[in-house]
Amino acid sequence: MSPKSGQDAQVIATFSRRMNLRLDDGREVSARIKGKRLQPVCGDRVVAEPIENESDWLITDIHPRRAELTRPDSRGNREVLAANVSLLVVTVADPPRPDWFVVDRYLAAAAIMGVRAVIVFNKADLEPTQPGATAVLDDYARSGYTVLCTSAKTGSGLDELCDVLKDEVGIVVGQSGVGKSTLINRLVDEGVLRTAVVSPSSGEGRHTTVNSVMLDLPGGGTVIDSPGVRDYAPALESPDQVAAGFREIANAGLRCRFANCRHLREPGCAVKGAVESGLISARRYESYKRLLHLTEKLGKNRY
Ligand SMILES: Nc1nc2c(ncn2[C@@H]2O[C@H](COP(=O)(O)OP(=O)(O)OP(=O)(O)O)[C@@H](O)[C@H]2O)c(=O)[nH]1
Ligand SMILES: [Mg+2]
Ligand SMILES: [Zn+2]
Repeated sequence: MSPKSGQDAQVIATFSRRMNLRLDDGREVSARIKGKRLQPVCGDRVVAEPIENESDWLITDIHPRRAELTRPDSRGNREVLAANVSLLVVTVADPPRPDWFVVDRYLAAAAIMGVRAVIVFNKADLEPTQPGATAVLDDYARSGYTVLCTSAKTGSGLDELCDVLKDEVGIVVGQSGVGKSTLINRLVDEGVLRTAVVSPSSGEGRHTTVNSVMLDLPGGGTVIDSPGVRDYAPALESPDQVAAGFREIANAGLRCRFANCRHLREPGCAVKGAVESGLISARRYESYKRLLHLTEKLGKNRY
């Protein structure tokens, strides 16, 4: 048998089934994937080998993942969006009109993945069009989340964002148009981004749709730019996981009469009590219920 020529590498950009890799010796190469069943994503640690007489490499294996950001695909199956991230930077702005349920679901995803999340309210230079954003952000802060207000236009809040990303592998997520790419552009050396986002496909050298791209920050840390979403939900194993995604609900839930309380209509529910007394925001509770019902519905499709 010929000696194994595989090398360890990290996926630093994905273009559908083509990827950019950074080999552990520092070289950056483009790669294809061996077989349909192998589904590497940005952030994955992989094994790759050179293809004879080609500049492309071939990804032959994926190392076990530490954390997976997931969503259900159209059939309710679990789709992995990024791997080995340590921080979710959940970005929101106004405009586009904030969808706080999307924010809640990313926060829930982070908690269930076991990674940290921060909330970034971008476009702080603009006059908000929707009332109430400040109150919602205050609610998050009261629940213990770090909330940063930034402007990719004026640069305000960017030092704080750099600090948060230092020593982390962060992924910037959120609705389309909130300014994820613009923010990241300001954080990285411009030349870095330009080379990283050029698609390796077909030699045209044009910028094409990028699923995700991972970039090193000059001040330390790494950040993944991800495509914006209209809606988002984490792919969960069971509805029982949902409460763990809402930290104030999980905390209050420790005092419910029944250990398996779903915080809907059960007697002696401490969560309902906390909502009624205003300790837990009615909006967050509504968000919890929506994700619970969605997870139940998706579960039914699957089994
Ligand atoms: N005024 C203002 N405009 C901003 C700011 N950040 C981004 N924008 C603008 O918002 C628009 C969308 O920015 P993008 O960075 O493309 O948004 P995105 O979140 O990456 O969007 P997707 O890639 O579609 O998910 C652009 O026109 C930016 O110039 C900001 O802080 N202030
Ligand atoms: Mg973008
Ligand atoms: Zn309860």
